[in-house]
Amino acid sequence: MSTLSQWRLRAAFADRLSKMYGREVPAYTTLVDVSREVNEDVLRAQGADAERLGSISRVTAERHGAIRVGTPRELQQVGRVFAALGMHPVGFYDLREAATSAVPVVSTAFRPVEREELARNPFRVFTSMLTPADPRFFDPDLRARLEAFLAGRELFPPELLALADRAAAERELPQEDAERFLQLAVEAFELSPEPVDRSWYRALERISAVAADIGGVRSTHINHLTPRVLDIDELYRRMTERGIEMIDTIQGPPAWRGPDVLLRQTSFRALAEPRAMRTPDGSVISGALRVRFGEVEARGIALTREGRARYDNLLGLVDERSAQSPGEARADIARTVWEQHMPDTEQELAAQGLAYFTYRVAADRPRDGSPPPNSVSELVRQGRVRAEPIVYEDFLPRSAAGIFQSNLGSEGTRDNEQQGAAYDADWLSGAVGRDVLDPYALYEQQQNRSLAQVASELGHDGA
Ligand code: OOG
Ligand code: NI
Repeated sequence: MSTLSQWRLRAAFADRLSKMYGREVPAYTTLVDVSREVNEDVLRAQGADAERLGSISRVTAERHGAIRVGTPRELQQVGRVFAALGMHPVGFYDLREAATSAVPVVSTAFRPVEREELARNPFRVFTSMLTPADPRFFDPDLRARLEAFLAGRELFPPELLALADRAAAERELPQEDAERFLQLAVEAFELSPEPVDRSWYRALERISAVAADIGGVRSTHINHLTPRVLDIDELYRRMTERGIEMIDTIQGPPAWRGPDVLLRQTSFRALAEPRAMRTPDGSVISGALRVRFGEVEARGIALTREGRARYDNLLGLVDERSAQSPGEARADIARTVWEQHMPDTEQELAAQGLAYFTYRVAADRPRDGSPPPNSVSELVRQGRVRAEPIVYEDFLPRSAAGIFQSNLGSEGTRDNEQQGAAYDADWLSGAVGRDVLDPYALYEQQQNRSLAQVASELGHDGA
């Protein structure tokens, strides 16, 4: 009997989720179609250069999802579902700390970590967990009601979890079990038709629309799915031309003359979806909620800690200058700041240790018997070694906070007189029951492996 390996399960899950979400939120399908068109145009215009940060087949299938759960137990369970798909928790994001748009969640991203697995299918899910214990958001009474409500619901049926554990242990599932697993897994993220208790939902909404979306209902659902596009500025124009209302900005680095780095994202506004509501007298009426949307992203080169520190500084600088000249477009200010402070070639990013690359010896390298120089950048300059950028596979907390907030009706409330509850990466590891991996360590490992290989091959040249 045939079996499905983990990566095929992951690819099939991403694909089915995408079809399901397309049925639920038709504007998402438009976004996927326009992304595909833009990608085809970029490929036609740029040829092989368009594939420098991932093959076109990878990019075309590439999606990230966002989901939100309520408790450590639910997080641990969803972690089991993702483990079945070869996806591991990477990175810790604290969205409670955002200055302008705090959201009562802490998050991680489940994703493949090995280079080959990423190349096969890089599906990732930004996963947020509500923080009822944070007194800046929830008073003791609301916290108690919320925790009781969450304790009484079941997001993932035992049959799904049992199949997930088997897939994780055996790294594959027989065809029939795979089918059942995929069906249950997709179902777990569908929007439930069950009526929403209106007064409970509204009570949470006063704190945060995200709190209501998570803790106001008895099931979870995919919040958005995000295709990857090779030219996000062009995509933004085309979506706007089609009359789809996008949020005001593209989050992340500006459009500029240098290489794409990290992540640029934008989205269309959350749409009103019909949802049945139960009113206090027990009757069910038809209502509408606005929480789900479509997002699109362009991915660039992964930055090192130093590169990231530079990025964060530049963000601060752009904020300052924007505050000083409110008449000027933020995107123009950002471009100027970047052109002043960020190296505008891959070579310089590498030479200054700001971005991650893999290195390989050039097949057509000069072999004149001279000893190789000590520095990698010198080897690259001499054409003995080639550098290829490592694509950024993770998220940006400020963009994430912006994405959360720009799609919510109200700002919500945070009481800054209170001390926040402590949640950090270690705490999250404990909650998921797996190590939350450090993204920098993963990129560095990949870079170092390639360097070790280069050293050994060039060693042979000299011999
Ligand atoms: C997650 C928001 C973060 C991203 O792409 O930065 C995110 C959410 O809205 O649940 O998806
Ligand atoms: Ni997203």
